[in-house]
Amino acid sequence: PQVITQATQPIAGQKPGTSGLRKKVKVFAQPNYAENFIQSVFDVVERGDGATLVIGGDGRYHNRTVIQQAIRMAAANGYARVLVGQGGILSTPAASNVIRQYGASGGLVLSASHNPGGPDEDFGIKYNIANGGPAPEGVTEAIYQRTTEITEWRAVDTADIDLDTLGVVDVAGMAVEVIDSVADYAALMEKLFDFGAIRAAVAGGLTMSFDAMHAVTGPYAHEILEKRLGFAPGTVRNGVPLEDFGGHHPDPNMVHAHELFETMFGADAPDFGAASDGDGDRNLIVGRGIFVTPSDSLAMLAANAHLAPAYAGGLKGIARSMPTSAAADLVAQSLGIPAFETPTGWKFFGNLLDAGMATICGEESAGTGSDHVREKDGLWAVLLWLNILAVRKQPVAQIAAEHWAKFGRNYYARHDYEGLPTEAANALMGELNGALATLPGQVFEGLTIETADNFAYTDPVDGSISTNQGVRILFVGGSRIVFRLSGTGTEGATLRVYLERYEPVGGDLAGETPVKLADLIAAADGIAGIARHTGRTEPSVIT
Ligand code: VG1
Ligand code: CO
Repeated sequence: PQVITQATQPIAGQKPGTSGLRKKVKVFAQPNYAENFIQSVFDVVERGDGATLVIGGDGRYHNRTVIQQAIRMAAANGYARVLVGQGGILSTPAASNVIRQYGASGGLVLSASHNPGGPDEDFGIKYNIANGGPAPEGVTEAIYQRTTEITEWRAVDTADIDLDTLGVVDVAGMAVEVIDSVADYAALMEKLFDFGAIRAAVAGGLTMSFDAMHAVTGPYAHEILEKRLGFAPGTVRNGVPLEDFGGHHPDPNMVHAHELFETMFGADAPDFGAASDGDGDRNLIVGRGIFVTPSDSLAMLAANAHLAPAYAGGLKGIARSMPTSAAADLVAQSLGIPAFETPTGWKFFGNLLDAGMATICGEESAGTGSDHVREKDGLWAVLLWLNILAVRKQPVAQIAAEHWAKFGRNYYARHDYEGLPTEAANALMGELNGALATLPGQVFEGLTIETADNFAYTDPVDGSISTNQGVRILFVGGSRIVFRLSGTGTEGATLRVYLERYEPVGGDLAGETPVKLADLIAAADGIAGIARHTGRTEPSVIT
């Protein structure tokens, strides 16, 4: 078949954010929009002759359309082989695993993660490099530069392939292999964790509830939790991936996964509750009657990881994103291993994992993972928790209480102000940045500011520098507020305010988070003028 060369022009705004290019479906569906971006990727990324490309997405609306076109473009751009998940489905961690396992040069992950899906909602494309992880900033910047000068894109003139039947088909001389979306990932999980111990615990009465939120983890959770581990049928709810996620936000938090919360705080709550997001890289952990904040979950997983076979030899280091609480640092300290603080977004963990400097990484936004892949991994976190529960044979609440008794407790919450006018959000951050030098010494709600800065990160492996990663206000005594703007939204701006108070061993470890953070919440408004700039007196979402 013929290679078609299509003339095009640069389209403004194709700069990848925290995690790829995310826009409304209506934007992506415009002529040349997806093609310009994909061609820009193919033009700049490293790939030898005979390279393999992995393609998979979270199953949202527009997924199949873009996959078919990406296959035609890959064939015209010299790829020898494409591996695509059956039905176009690969969770983000599963895609990362496939890239690594089959030695691909990279992959296209089609997802807007926790953002809603459907004709009027969001879509996204992210490029992952050969280590299986999100392209680092140098690569995303090169892709973006290419989108500003692109003049043509190429595709072969072939029909859509059958994405639903496993096997290999030829597309203009390129082999396209439709692979089982779940098999390789499930096999990897069996290697990392003691499935026998978890199965025995389940047989002994351990119960759980998992909410797949009609997103990508449904098939993975059915296979692993119900089939392989023996949890009762019905343990996985909302397990069928839908193009619009059933009209919901596939965002595992107290607001969007409220059914799970009701179950876990209700009369007949199972032992353990969890949920995942649109593309399967996030996890929400709820014990019977207790919500485990993602920052605490990271710390507790790190402290207990040695109970799972893959981590029995210990951890090399723990990395967390800057806004994530310092709970994990305390674990690293007690284990005598390094703790790293990176900017928001999984791409910053890749070098630390590749260099063997960190084994476990996490973000306050419900992302946790390890060196088994190069993405955060929702089901991995759930399985590590299950492995720990199976070995310790204690309720989640007791594991948490013992953890805090040993390390102290980092009370933590994130307040999001969504859908703000971009100018108002920029004005707030601008004013805050302008005030950094004068903030130390000032007192808000009885809290004295010790230091104030805008976080910059120098990658310890390649020396690359990332600036302007969020404003940090540190108070005397160790409490902290962080302000930053989201880089994943598709409408207006979202201000994220991250609040943290450390309560040492022997202190009030069983308090209510909103009470423990009340003075910090008031101080945040005093320092940044949230109400003054945005007119908002309450956040849209608290996580
Ligand atoms: C958010 C989270 C960040 C996460 C990113 C991608 O970014 O805060 O921790 O890595 O989403 O996660 P931002 O820029 O909106 O704060 V996912 O599950 O959307 O790929
Ligand atoms: Co996600």
